[in-house]
Amino acid sequence: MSVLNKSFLWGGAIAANQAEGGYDKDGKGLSLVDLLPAGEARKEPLFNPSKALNQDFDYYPSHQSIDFYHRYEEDIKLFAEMGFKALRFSISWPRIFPNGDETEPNEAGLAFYDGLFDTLEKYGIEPIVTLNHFDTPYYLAKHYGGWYNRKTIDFFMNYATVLFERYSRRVKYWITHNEINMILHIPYIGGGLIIEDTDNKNQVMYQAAHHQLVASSLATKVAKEIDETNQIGCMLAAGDVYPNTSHPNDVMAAVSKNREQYIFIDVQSRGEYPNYSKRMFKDLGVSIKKEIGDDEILKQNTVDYISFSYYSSRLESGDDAINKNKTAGNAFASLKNPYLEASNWGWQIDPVGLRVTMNQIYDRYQKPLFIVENGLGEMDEINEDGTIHDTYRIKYLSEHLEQMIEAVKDGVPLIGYTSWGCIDIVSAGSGEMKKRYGFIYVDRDNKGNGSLNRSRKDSFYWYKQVIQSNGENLTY
Ligand code: P53
Repeated sequence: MSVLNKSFLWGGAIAANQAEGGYDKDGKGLSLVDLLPAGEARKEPLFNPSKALNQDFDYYPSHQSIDFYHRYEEDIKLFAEMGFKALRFSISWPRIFPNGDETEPNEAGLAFYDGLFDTLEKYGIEPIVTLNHFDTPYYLAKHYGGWYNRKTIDFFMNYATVLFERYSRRVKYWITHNEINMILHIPYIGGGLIIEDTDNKNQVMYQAAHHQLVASSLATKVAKEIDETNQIGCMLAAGDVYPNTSHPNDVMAAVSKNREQYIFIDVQSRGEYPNYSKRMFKDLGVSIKKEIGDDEILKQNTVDYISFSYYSSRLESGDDAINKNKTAGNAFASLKNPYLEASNWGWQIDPVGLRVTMNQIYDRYQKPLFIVENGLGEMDEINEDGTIHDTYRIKYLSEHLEQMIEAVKDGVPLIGYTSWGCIDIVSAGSGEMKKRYGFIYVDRDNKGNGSLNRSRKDSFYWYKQVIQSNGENLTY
């Protein structure tokens, strides 16, 4: 008897903006990432787009990505070979509404997803669909101010309604916004926000987040009206924040930092802004403009389950001078934890942190959880005989799955596990190809060279065994 139940959804996760390519095919409008370069040059436009978006760059990795747009049949066949029960992917909003403010959808864009759903059905793989994975149409960002503008709620609802009407028969688990809390860290791709130096940054980000929260609740309402069996989830970039030391000020700082991520899930799961938000907003100089009816919408349409990504825990100090030493350049900054090792991109590796995080989230919300991202971004080397020995990745995943199972033993209900970037895709943070998460290697480099051929890594065979044994056999 395995610890996980028989219907546990094993699989992988990708996002349209990092996998599809075909950025201008069949009427697609520009995505936010379509204007971002790779590597060092990406940092400025990612964190500070108003200054850097008008530049021309040599190379835009998202324009072709791994060409999932044309190769998804081959890729899904490989997922099926590993025994995937589920694939989490996102639908590209600008593929369906190229500018975002049209009234009628782009039928050619929908036709692409029809084909994707057909192929998943053929292999018995359940689709887990994210509506907005860092993929608000660029046009809405440029001409309307993205999610800061309340009109974006209506545009999103047009889009969401089209998807619920067309695909409710084929999809049970939906996710409204990917990593809703990342709007505070990467507001450009998180919320289509092009913030000027003169703007009150916090005001813009939290107001935009409010609009996303209302949109998420309205989408939940419409999804249930169309088909009451639809299950709607929120999605958190999770990872418990630990205090830097046992100093009480550090402990309080960790409490506050955790609230920076939980605030949105408190709204989406409990249906209202938490008490602590009043003081938090006051301290930040934020005043959220709500419309009459917003509070009721949030209260009446809470989520069915909590999905989240987990890559690492984080560390916070109560001393501002110490917090200045946080790892620079990473969207989810942290102090160095002396007990943890880090990846080549500085992401600290903490499998027990996954168990901690799962228990914290469940204690807080008492709703089923769904791990929809986890994994190790690393460089891989392909040998002359075509093999790829990614033992470091297998080790990372195996240790995390072990702790995931401990959390289930602790009593946390868990719907499934979809590892991030199950096939190598473009990194969101750095735009690189060489930061790979996949079980499947894609021959493509940071500059866009390579055949795009797919090959199986050692982790491919390992994950197949994990799924086959329903998590009982994690050995390697
Ligand atoms: P990359 C930062 C920190 C935590 C999660 O990230 C993040 C990010 C963005 O860099 O985003 C999620 O590709 C996101 C995915 C992303 C993945 O983590 O920078 O949902 O789109 O690819 C991994 O290594």
